[in-house]
Amino acid sequence: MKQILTHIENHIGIITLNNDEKRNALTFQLLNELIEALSLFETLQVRAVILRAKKGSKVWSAGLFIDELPNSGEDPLPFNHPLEEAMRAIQRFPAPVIVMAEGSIWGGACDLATVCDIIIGTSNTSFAITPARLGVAYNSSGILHVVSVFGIHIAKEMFYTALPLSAERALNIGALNHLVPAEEIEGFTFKLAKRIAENSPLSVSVAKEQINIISEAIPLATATHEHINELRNRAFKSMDYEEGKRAFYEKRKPEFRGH
Ligand code: YXS
Repeated sequence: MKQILTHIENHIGIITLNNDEKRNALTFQLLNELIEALSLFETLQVRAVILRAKKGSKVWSAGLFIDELPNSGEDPLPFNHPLEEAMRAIQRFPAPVIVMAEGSIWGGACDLATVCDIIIGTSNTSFAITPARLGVAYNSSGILHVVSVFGIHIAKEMFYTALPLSAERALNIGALNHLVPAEEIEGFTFKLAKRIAENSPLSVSVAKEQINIISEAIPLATATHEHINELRNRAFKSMDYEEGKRAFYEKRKPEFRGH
């Protein structure tokens, strides 16, 4: 079964997450279908993309599919992970990708939402980044995404507590572009996408690429990269990482021991 549904109307490409029974968890299949959909949309010169869950969803996406997280000792978010590939595909896509964010957004899905261009939510939208719940050490690019969208203090609170950030707080800090009533979000999102699609696609595409380049320009010494890798190795080789996954399946609170 396809884990995303796609269609195009008036130069706008719509991608609907279609894995409700697993709360739209980002499986390798879903992520690869997302990458394929963006490639097709680029060929068809789509001028805006709406990335959404089904109308009225309580969970936009529950984040990475935990069954597909590697066993202890392997990096859970390597450079070539389908989530990383999907995020780079979104950043490279030559038109804005708009998140129609109905429901809670968890973990890797929160990271994915931060690399999109615009996020529109309702009062039941929330954002949680959850490595601390699973004993995972998130990767640097993901941390940078969250810090750049939520700000360093809010990002720290999100990483340390793994608690959802409300739509109101996200709107106050500019992580959410618009917070609209649930019954209006579909019309509001399509109207914004239509407005963008009526503008010069070249000008919009160049603006997107310039903003992405300028906002990511942070020089890091090689030694700093190596230090970060050593830090992450410590976490994903830990017993806590195994405990985080086990606790999820046993539907109980994890008992972390710090090693
Ligand atoms: O028991 P069944 O077979 O019906 O399956 C249940 C859940 O096990 C499944 N499910 C997931 N399976 C794999 N990976 C997931 N991320 C995941 N989330 C859910 O979906 C079925 C329905 O879930 P249930 O009964 O819990 O639904 P709910 O409506 O009561 O609660 C919805 C959530 C989202 C609050 C709850 O499912 C939840 O807390 N999910 C896990 C959220 C999370 O911790 N995501 C992070 C995944 S790891 C990740 O993204 C990064 C590596 S990191 O952690 O570093 O950010």
